[in-house]
Amino acid sequence: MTQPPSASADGVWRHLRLAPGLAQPTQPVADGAPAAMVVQQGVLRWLGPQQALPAAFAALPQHDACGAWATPGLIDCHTHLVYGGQRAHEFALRLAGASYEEVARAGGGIVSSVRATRAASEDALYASALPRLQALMAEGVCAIEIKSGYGLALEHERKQLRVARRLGREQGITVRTTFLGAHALPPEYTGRSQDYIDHLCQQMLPALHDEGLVDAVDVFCERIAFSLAETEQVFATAQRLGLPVKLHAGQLSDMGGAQLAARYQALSCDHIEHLSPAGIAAMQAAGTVAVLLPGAYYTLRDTHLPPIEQLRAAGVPMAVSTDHNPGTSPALSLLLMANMACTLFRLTVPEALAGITQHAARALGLQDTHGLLAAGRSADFVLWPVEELAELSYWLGQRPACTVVRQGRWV
Ligand code: DI6
Ligand code: FE
Repeated sequence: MTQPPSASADGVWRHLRLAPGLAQPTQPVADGAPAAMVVQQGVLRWLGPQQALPAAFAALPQHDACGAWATPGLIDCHTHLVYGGQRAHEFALRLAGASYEEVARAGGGIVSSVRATRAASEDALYASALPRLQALMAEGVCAIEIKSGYGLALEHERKQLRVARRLGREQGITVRTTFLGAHALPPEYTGRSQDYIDHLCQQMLPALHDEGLVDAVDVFCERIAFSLAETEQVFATAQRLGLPVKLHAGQLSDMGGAQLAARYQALSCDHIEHLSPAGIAAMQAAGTVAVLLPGAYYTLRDTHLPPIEQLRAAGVPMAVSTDHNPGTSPALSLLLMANMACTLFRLTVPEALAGITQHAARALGLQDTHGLLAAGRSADFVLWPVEELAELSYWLGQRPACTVVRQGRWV
């Protein structure tokens, strides 16, 4: 399968296997029988058993998938991909015994990335984020969420969001932007948290929304960040502007954020290591996705597991994401996160794969267009030349040589 970079993927893709649960074939494919998919003008037109391929498609270009497994394009539904600098020194501090909260209280943490982000130009932010995005894309990521939250002032939040939009445009990948102005208290507002939230709600968010830079709104609701009341003020503003919300909830403690988020029909609650039965019930009733972030859990050497068994029993959809950020999850492999979701959180392999496709799409409000192989959807898919699908979450530190079709282009 050699092809110049970014050729059209139009044609019939033969001799492939459809990932169970992640494809909607026109008719069932018998166990072990080869399947086929048809792409026309960048859109998936048909998929099903190869022997049932309608004759109308026979004249199209033919591609041999050589028995590869086909999954929908992967979706990384929670990232802080655009920022200045890096924080390797904090990694060393934590290894020497400092906690994440101690590092943050001592002026490191998020605020140190804020300094570096404010000092960086838009072009510099683009240049530093690009190889990170490319690493994720090389592994089959076809849609990604990118949060602001390292600017914490109008012009700098704008810079981050504009870079996120530009990455989507220039790299041919679906980017959903999330405004996370309420990530940390900017130093110039020390002791004036309420003033910052007022400013955020009255000036920052409406301005960035007017500029078309915001797809969703997020808050870090935590004892080292923003209170439940402040979170609600931001959510109410988002709701007035017609923007969906998400929440960083229960990473270090349970502040009741999940119940609040559910009241605002949040797309997702993310982290949720600390989550009560009432929080789970509220999420279930609101259709809110639980986004699991094993990279942060691992990096912080957390030991408090998210309540996976209870989430599963309640039928709350569980997504898995990198949470890529310079402080708590410098992770650039979504497949490694799937592996860690299995090993650390005891997800099953099918759950982990649904977590980086179908449920990740829902966490971004993209469930009608992404995360499932189905006729009528944009051709975003990955062909994996592995024997067993479970290999996707099995290998550690080895990227399978996949074929990626993104927005109808074979890259
Ligand atoms: N939770 C996280 O894991 C990241 N942000 C957040 O709200 C950490 C961000 C950082 O330390 O820079
Ligand atoms: Fe995060």
